[in-house]
Amino acid sequence: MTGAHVSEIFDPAEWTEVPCFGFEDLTYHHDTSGRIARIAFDRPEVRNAFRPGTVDELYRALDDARMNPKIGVVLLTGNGPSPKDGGWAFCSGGDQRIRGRDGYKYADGETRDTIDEARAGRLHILEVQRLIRFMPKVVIAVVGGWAAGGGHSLHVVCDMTIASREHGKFKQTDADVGSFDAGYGSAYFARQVGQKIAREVFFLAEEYSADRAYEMGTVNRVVPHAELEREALKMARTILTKSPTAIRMLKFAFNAVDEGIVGQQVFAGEATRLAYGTDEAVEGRDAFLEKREPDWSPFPWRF
Ligand code: S0N
Repeated sequence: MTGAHVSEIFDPAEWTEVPCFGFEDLTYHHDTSGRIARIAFDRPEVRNAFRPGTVDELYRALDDARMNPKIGVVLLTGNGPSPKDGGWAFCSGGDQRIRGRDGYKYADGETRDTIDEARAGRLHILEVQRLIRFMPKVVIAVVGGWAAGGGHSLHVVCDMTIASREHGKFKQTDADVGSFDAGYGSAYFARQVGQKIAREVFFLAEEYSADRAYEMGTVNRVVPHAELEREALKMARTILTKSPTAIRMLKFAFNAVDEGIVGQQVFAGEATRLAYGTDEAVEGRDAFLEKREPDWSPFPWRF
């Protein structure tokens, strides 16, 4: 694929397409070092709105990046511009054309009689949000255009956001279309920007710029549009110079305060994993396997 076929600001020299997935609604690349993933919505004609199949593909791509031990950073972005009108988007949320009154999401040609009941009513974008939140890699939202509705919530849940000065635009349209992300999209957003501003963003549903988003504290960096992907790669490469374990523990530490017992579970799992690497834990395991009492004498009660 040439750069123009992916996105106008995509540099094909930096990326290799990940084969085998055959995604329809996304593009999925790894950088030349194989350590950074770029996952991009590829429906620019509808401002990168997601339909159920898009969400399935997004989950698979993110999970592939999660399971790849070389990958440390994921860039989540939207290809563009729209061939229809030149507009740019990160993501405009759920595709409103397929939203049925019965709560089901219909694909092309599907009807109430043909739809697969087991899959039809799922709001599985929330599963994607949880994957982003809990994957031990840094996920950066690279916002080159509209982040609206469920697309706004996706940027909120990412670890960091970098936005285009010219085209990065934000709007929380949920209440305009009778939708509401009452989880991370609103409550965690309020943690980022404060209660008053979060309520304003949802209750007024007005457009705000990348610079305003930076002032609010929900965007980390605002850069010229032409530099967006290059700057995102630079951020990712800086993160890759750090200790993977430190970054992993820090991400889960930042999460823990908002996650209740699940946050504690994730952090505790990491602590257990680290403890398994100590001589003390090895002694406990060996004593069991050798059917003897463990000898804890070499291990002090530290203060
Ligand atoms: C993003 C906005 C602000 C951009 O405005 P702009 O630049 O004036 O462009 P438009 O002319 O409005 O749009 C260009 C073309 O793109 C289509 N389009 C844009 N967004 C969507 C969309 N979300 N769904 C379907 N089509 C979309 C336009 O219709 C237009 O097409 P043409 O050229 O043919 O006229 C502006 O577009 C806007 O406000 N978009 C809607 C944002 C929105 O409300 N999103 C939904 C919010 N809710 C959620 O995301 C919840 C998620 C969810 O529940 C879900 C999950 C999976 C599947 C479905 C759903 C679901 O919603 O039920």
